[in-house]
Amino acid sequence: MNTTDFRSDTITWPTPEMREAMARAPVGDDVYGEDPTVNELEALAAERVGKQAGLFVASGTMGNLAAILAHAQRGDEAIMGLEAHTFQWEAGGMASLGGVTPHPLPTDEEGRMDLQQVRQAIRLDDPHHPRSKLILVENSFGGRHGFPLPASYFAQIREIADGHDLRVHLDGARIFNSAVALNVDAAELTRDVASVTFCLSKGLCAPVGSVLCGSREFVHAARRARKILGGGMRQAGILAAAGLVALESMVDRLAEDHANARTLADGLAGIPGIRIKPELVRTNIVLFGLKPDVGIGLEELTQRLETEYRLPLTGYPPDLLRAVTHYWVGKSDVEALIEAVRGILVDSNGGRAHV
Ligand code: TLP
Repeated sequence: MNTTDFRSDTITWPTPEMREAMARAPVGDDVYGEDPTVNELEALAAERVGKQAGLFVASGTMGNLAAILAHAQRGDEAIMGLEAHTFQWEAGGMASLGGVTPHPLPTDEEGRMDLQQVRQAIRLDDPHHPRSKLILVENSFGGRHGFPLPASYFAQIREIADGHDLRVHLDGARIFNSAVALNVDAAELTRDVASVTFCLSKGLCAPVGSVLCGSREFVHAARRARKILGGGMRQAGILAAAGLVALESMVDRLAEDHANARTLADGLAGIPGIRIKPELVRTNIVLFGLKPDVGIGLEELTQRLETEYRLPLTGYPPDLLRAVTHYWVGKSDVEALIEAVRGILVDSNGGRAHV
């Protein structure tokens, strides 16, 4: 039996077209700015998100951290969602390497911070406090079912930031998922942020890499930050070539992943014992939980899905599971997952469906 991996879209393999492009890619030393394929990717990426320049980085985490280092100094503070990737899943890099204090605020079920709370979080110029410098936003918002936030939210955040001379950086790891789900150009969603990182190696299937985009001046500073982080790569065109294929031919098809995620969410919603809000599933991330008294815990459910059905997914702390759809997961795999969850739940309740 083959494994169908629902743990993340990060597990996606490069497509055959990408492997060919990688083999053919002209390369040079990118630290000297001489890799033509990296240069082409950076220019295309910047154009797609409506910015002046781009910087190819090894990962989304590196892109976000390089942005924070370029925007902020030690002793500065960054406001962000409590559930944001930059706060929860990036090993505290902004604090440990950048000396930047995170100031997390709760988000609503779609991933928005409350605007009044954002205003209140901005510090007075007082020697007791860190200096407010940055607002970090995310789209799609991974911790909230990958919800695609509209441009209007970022315009509101920008207005607050501009009023206090703060910069806004967007963790747009899955910005193209949001753009496709909302049927807008990615550039519309990035118009009101100073900088954006997006990932080539998630739903877009490239094997490695993200691009950090912003003004020319910002990217100049971020290039130095990338060097500090050890991220100056050499003949990286071999990786950038896959990124070019990702941007040129893998964006529009994300709609299929979204349709599969919605099928999964609707199917799970039909299983007694499952806790899910399928209407929040608009891109490729499905978060769901178990109702009390279902006769099985999250850990056992995950383990049985993996060992008995070869359908791995991940736990999402504190009390949810996450299944992510992507290029290497088809509609029949989604149906198999729904039936597997149904079977395990019926089984664990002595053969009866839960109420
Ligand atoms: N997220 C990974 C894990 O780290 C959780 C995943 O499987 O989803 N921003 C967002 C919103 C992300 O989801 C991720 C990766 C990143 C940034 C970091 O990207 P990488 O893994 O390239 O450093």
